[in-house]
Amino acid sequence: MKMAARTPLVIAAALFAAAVVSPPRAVAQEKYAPSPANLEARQWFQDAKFGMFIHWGVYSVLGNGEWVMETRPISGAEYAKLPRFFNPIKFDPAAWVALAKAAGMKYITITTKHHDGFAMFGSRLTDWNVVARTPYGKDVIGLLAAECRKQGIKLFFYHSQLDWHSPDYFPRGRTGRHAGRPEAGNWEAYLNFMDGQLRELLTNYGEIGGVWFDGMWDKPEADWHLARTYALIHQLQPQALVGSNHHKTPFPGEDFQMFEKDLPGGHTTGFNPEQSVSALPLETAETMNDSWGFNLTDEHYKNVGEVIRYLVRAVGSNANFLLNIGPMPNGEIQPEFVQRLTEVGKWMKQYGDSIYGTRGGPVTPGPWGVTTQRGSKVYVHVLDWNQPVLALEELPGPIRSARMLRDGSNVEFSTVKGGLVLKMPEAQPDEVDRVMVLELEGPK
Ligand code: FHN
Repeated sequence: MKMAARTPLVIAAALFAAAVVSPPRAVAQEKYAPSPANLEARQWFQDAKFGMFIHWGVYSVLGNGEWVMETRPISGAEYAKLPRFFNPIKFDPAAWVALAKAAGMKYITITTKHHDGFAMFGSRLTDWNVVARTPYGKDVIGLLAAECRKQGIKLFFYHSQLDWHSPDYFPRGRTGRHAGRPEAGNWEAYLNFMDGQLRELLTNYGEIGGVWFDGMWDKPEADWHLARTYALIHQLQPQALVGSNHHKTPFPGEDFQMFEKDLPGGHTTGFNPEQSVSALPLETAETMNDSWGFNLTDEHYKNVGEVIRYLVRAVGSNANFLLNIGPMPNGEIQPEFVQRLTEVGKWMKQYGDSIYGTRGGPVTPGPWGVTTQRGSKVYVHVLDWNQPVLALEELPGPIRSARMLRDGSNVEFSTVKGGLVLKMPEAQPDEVDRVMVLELEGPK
């Protein structure tokens, strides 16, 4: 693996760790009561379980991730040359959406604007956008939105509140200090601009799944006018789910909670030392290699088994899994990603019953694996266990039957005081997850 010593992840984790000590000044949408459409969308979201995260912007041209402006570093004037090289003639939104569907994904979350401030849509509020500044000249978000509608998959908009381009993003936060912007700016004007772009996104691209905010951590003490922004979204599209990757416990007005490179409650990255798990729908995002945006030299790919395991562990922790790809500057998705997504899709075809529409199961996740549950069915996902029997804590009701999901064969089990013992069938070659279906007595 070739990676710079200080990767964006390391930098971001350090920034977050510093950021979390200060209490948020953000007053969110305190009196928010989600609409019936929003509550319905939350259910849908929790049932959907698996989504595709797409980081794509002019930074992909440099093949060094979406933080390249900051890590290299590149001034604003130099970075402004980059859009001229963005001409993704191989961008085929139909193929992207088809790939997501083939992988078993039910929604796509794409970067409408990342920290470089560059709009991947035809914004009328600035010409710092894909239509005005690139030889490609087409509205990427519009093309993808149309295709998602056509193929029946929901589209969510990632939107960076942090902006390394706008002079009005002032006072500066912890990042974006090499851009060469004047030491003056109007924060209120920036917030108005951000809300204006959100209005465009929520007005011009049909019904969307939701907005995935990122970047508040750059200026944790600032007044972000969250109440106004969240109310605007809920008013324009009541069903749209609002979530923010601020790495704190959700603020009022948010409809789902996300975790980055961590399962809910995990604290392995340093992003979220004080983040607790809320009762909102949950989602965890992860990369396929070590990069979000396209990275030419990052070959640290997770293998198919690792991706499936992460998906299963997320779902067993009651969360969705948002798996990232960073398309290449020509618009193609690199073969390493396509191959893995296709393989995951085959697994989902066979084992999707134990994933879609489930919630985290009754057994505490452990190194051995996790459980998921839908109605009277408890799915036991055995991920890392090579012993002949597996002992689990007691289930909420007596067990009517136990079968392997792969072929319906019986699984021997016995109940003991306070628990359950399953006789483990042999793992088949390359079987990443031995899934058992336990049918509980009671209403089906
Ligand atoms: O800084 C970003 C990063 O580039 C990427 O977009 C991830 C995705 O979760 N979020 C931020 C870091 O928390």
